[in-house]
Amino acid sequence: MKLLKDLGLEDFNPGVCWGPGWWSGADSRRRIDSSNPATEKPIASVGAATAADVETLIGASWENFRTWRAVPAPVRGDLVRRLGESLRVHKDRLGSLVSLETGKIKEEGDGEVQEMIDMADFAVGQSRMLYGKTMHSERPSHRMYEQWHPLGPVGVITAFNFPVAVWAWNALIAAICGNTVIWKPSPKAPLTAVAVQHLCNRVMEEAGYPGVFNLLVTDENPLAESLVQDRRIPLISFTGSTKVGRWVSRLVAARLGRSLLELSGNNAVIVDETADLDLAVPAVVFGAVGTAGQRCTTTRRLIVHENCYEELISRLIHAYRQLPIGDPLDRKTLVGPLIDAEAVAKFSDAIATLKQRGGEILYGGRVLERGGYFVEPTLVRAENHWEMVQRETFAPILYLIPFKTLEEAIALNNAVPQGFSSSLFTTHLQHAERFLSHWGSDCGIANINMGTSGAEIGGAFGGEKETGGGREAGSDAWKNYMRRQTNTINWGTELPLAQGIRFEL
Ligand code: UN1
Repeated sequence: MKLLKDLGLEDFNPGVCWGPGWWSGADSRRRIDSSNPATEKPIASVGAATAADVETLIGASWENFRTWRAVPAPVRGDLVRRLGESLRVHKDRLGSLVSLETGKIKEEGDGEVQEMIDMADFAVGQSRMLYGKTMHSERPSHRMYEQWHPLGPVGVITAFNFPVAVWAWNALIAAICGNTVIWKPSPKAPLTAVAVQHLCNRVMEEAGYPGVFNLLVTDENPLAESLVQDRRIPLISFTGSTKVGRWVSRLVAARLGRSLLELSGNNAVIVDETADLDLAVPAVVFGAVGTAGQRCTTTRRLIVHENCYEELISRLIHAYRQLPIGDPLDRKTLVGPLIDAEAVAKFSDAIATLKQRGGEILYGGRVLERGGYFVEPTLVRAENHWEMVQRETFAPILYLIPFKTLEEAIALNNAVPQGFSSSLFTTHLQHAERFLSHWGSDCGIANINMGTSGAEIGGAFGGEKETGGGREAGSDAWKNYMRRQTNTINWGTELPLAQGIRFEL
């Protein structure tokens, strides 16, 4: 606990879940340990929720929704503004906690908190722009328009790799839309969630609106399932693997609820024969090894024109040799550990399978024996259709695949089950436009002369196919968190029917 106090979370209370005005006691409940992936040592433990906690929390979230939905949207926005200010004050400490708990480097831990702050700013503006359209009615003396109403309590299930930013994309927009939020963080990163919940509590209690943001910490599937299946929760936003996403999607669909899915990626960078390699190399390195390859937008496949294939490989090997791997809180480190032993085992299995299949390891491939879950960033000559290349392994493994024509490169980019992020390095205008056109990349994100990861919050974030189809954060993603109502008002003295139908008595 001292460590957390040093991080400025003086009133840190290892509560298990939070509902309006109460932290459930940590008392007799089973504990979930949070440990530092760089050292494998425990940091602290958090009490696990019980089935009774889940029921209380959902009930309370409904009750609070009744009050919150009546608060004018710009006033809701003002509260999110105050939350953003609190995040600004705690950015450094919260960023360190993210690093400590997930192993991402300090720069990225801080970046994640910045992403929350950006999201808060965006949500404040959006709170005055929950626009509906006005239509011209085909009937005389009629007015027709649409408006957007809040949904109810929104379930937000987040992954360990962006333990707080993904919550912010969902929760802050959901809140300005008038919904309450129940957050189920990854059991691999419960401490950052508890810390953020504390910041929320301070701001919301001071303002007189406790219970808008709620927390549910559990590592038990049946409890997560009871949240997902509950009819009082009209929307479940889920970020994680395609495998679990499928399960969530089926359960929510069975009750005709809404789900918002942000699932696995298998993102490619294409480098054509005209590309500026001075841009491509650092972008690919950041995309492939940033967050130790554990982003859903991580670059996993590098599709390179045969003319520059060997040169790019030697430049990448040169860059990989210089990557400082180590303590994520050391400012010089660029590559931290994977999240846990299971992730390391998956990395090792992938490397073994690739070797068996005939993949040539050009760099890396080993687990580092130094304590902590460190692996070497790895470059592999591989073929796109291999089973291992077709799936997302959450580790810093980059597959190198040559091509001859742009058509072939685009076909390779699209020939995976996932459709998250993609990019093309080129100085050829026609290539760039073709890649972005309707018969170019089939992904939710397509970039030119920049990498696949590190999206800004202003755009809609998400992908197609097995990535789940959801869009979160910016643009008009707010519509996911509201229900649309079409209203027609007759201000005349006649009752004309639509389509000119006559129905006279
Ligand atoms: C994720 O990995 O789940 O675009 C989110 C990015 C970050 C978000 C990644 N802004 O890489």
